[in-house]
Order: sequence, then structure tokens, then C-alpha cells
Amino acid sequence: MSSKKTILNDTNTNIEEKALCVGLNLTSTIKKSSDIDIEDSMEELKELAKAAGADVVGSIIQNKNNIDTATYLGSGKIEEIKVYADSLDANIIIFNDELSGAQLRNIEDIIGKKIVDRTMLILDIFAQRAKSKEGKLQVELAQLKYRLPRLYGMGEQMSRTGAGIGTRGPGEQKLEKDKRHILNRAANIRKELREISKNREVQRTQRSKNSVPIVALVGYTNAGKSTLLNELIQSHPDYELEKNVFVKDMLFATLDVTLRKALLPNKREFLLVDTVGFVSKLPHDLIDAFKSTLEEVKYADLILHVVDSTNSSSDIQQETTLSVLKDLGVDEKDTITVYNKIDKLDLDIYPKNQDDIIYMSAKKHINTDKLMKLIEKNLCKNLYTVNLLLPFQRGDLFSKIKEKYVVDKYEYIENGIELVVSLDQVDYNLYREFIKLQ
Ligand SMILES: Nc1nc2c(ncn2[C@@H]2O[C@H](COP(=O)(O)OP(=O)(O)OP(=O)(O)O)[C@@H](O)[C@H]2O)c(=O)[nH]1
Ligand SMILES: [Mg+2]
Repeated sequence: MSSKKTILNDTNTNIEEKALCVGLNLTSTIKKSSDIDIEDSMEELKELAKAAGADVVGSIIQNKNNIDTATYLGSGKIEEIKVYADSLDANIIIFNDELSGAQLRNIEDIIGKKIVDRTMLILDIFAQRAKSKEGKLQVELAQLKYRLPRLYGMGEQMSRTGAGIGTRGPGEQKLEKDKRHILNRAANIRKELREISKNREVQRTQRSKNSVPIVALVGYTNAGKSTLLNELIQSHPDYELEKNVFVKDMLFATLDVTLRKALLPNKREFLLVDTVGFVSKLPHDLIDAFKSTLEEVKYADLILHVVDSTNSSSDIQQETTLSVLKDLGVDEKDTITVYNKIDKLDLDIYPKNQDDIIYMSAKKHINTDKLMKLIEKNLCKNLYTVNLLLPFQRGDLFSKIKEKYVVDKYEYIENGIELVVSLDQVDYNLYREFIKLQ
């Protein structure tokens, strides 16, 4: 099985997928403020379908006070959807939730068309977008984990396993074979991912030895993280040499982690990390699979949480991001919340920026300088800038300092090497005796 084999059609092929999107509005549960409104959720589902390459021809919502274990929506409603889908000439039905194997099969038996749930849809987009080896493996692992409990449910329309035929005889044997195959493949992928992760660890140790601070961009998909990265890296002299990160008005434009160099106003270098965007009901297997890539966030010195301030669900998007960060165990990190796209808000006066909140536009270059100042303030808050005079016989200390820090200025003078450098607390105490009094 390959991660390239997508559940929807590949966008490069000419098979047209006409999608009907289906949602359930659960009327029995008390709505929490963190629940995304069903209309917004359906809009997002349509965007996801488009991002996967489908043409959305219709959408339908059922208000219902419970989930039907056999058919998700009421079976009468499923019959209705069949007629509606025929009238629209839809050939794929996309459900706004994750469905069980039994639900998938029962619905497919009634409608006789390809059935896709929200998880499968997101996995499909990821499978199409993944570029790096690690990204591809991570998506494939998530797909395998999704398929395993659904082998019996994958019906004829989409199954590559023939699982819809029955549960006796050769069918069962084949399922067992498929199951073993999936388990083996998953074990191999995990092993490969561990290797890749080990290599990243080595790179990370190297970076932390050089004490270059890391700033991670996180946020809901389409918030403008990559645009902001491209804006901030222009401060670096190597900017022309580095490739810009891909920006697009579509969900999940970025999948692979990208690191780029940038420069603070005080000329200190830092690294920016662009990460995969989040979305509500992001499949758990996917978060799990992407944990090693998202580890970069774990090791960041500062997080920039980018929010699309023009989106009507920006509060919920923000909460979704925070809960994924919590899942990753990085919710305690220093964070600046970046309310992006303010150029679209049509305001006379922008809200006041604070130490950990900024209103800006990455695309229209509004307040980029202010954000840079905030980043600088944050990254340098635990550093002590000192003027040191190292005697010539302690040249070893100079090498040690250069290995770990960016030395702002140095000069060989009569009685030693004079330098200006910003040290952390431990080294400040260590080198205290060499501090040159002004
Ligand atoms: N008007 C306006 N549009 C912006 C701004 N920043 C980004 N955009 C647009 O928003 C869309 C998404 O931008 P990206 O930078 O790709 O967003 P992202 O957060 O990296 O998205 P994913 O990689 O999908 O998670 C693009 O069409 C950008 O041009 C801004 O400040 N103002
Ligand atoms: Mg991006």
C-alpha cells in the first residue's frame, strides 16, 4: 500500500469527483463555546473537499438528537441523500465526522456511491501534499491506523481489499492477510520514522550547541504562517539565497516542517520553523503521526501563534490550536499571539498591541517591525549583555564562547581580547570575573 494512493482521485488525473457534503447537527448535546457552529463546520468541510480536488455540488444537514450507530444519520435520511445525490449527479458523499467501519459499509450499501468521512478526507489531502520522506511516512502510518479497524467496513466502491464481499471463506482469509500486511507495514514505518527522528535529534543538538534561538510558527490552517515566515526572513542577509515557503489560499498548504534563518533588530540570528496547520476535528492518528515533526515546536524558545483575525470562527480556531498544543505538551511555552490579516478588517484604529499580543498584516507589511521587536524582547530577556576582557592565555575561553554564542564585537587589545556578548545566567556567573568595568 502506498501513501500516494489516495482515497479521492489524485488532482492530476481527470476523474471528476462531484461531492455532496453531509453534516449532522446534534440537537441533544449542550453546545460548548468551543464547538464550531454547524454552518461554519460545513463551510470548512467544503473547503477541505476542494483542497482534496473535489468539486462540491451540494450540501445537506440533518438536525437529529442522536447518532445512529448503524447509519450515522437516520436510515430514512440516507435514502433521501441517495435521491438527492442522484439528482445532483454526485459520485462521492462526504460526511462531516469520522464514521465507523459498519456505518461506512451500511451507508454505502444504501447509496451505492463512494462514501468518505472527514478523517479520510483530511488524510487524503495530507497524502497528496506530503513531500518529504518523513511527511509521506507519517501520513501513510495515519492512513494504516485508520484503515485497520475498518477493513470489514470498506465497501466495494472504495475498497482495495475486497472487504465488502463477506465475512466467510476466502474473504475472511484475505482480510486476515490484509490485516497482517498492514501491521507489518506499520511496524516498518515506525522503525523508519524513529531513524529519521534520531537524525533530527542530532541536528537539534548541533543547533542548541550553537545557541541559535528557535521561534516556531503555529496556528490554524490558512492563518498566514508561511506568509509571515517569508516576511520575517527578509531580515536575513542570506534571504536571497533561501527559497520562499509555499503560500496558498487553501487548507493545508504546508505539511513539511521548514527552518529558515532570520535576524533580530539587534542583528542576532534566530531560526524560524513553519509547521503544519491545524483544523477542528484533526484526526488523532494524524496528530500522533506528526508528533515527531511537531517536536520542533517542543524545542522552540518562543511560539508565534498565528490567528486569522478576519475569520468568523477565529475564537474557535484559536482554541483548537491551543488544545493541539496542549496535546503536544507545549502549552506552557512563551507565546506571542499574532492576529494576522488586519488589512482586511477595515479599521480606522488598530487595537493596542501588548507584550504577548500583536495585530498585524504579514502580507501588507503592517507592524512587522513591531513583531520583530517583541520577538527580540522575548528571546533576549534571559540574556545579559557584557563587555569581557579575556587575557591572552585564556584564548580557550574565547573559543568556547564563540562556539556557543554569536559574539557581537571583539578586538585584540594590549592586555587581551575584548568582546561584547550576551550570555545566559550560567555563563554570566562563570565569566563574571572577566567582566570589564566601564
Ligand atoms: N489579506 C491578507 N491575506 C493574507 C495575510 N497573510 C496571509 N494571507 C493570505 O492567506 C492565505 C494563506 O496563507 P498561508 O501563509 O499559506 O497560510 P498558512 O497558515 O501557512 O496555511 P497552511 O500552510 O495551510 O497551514 C494566502 O492566500 C495568503 O496570501 C495578510 O496579512 N492579509
Ligand atoms: Mg503554510
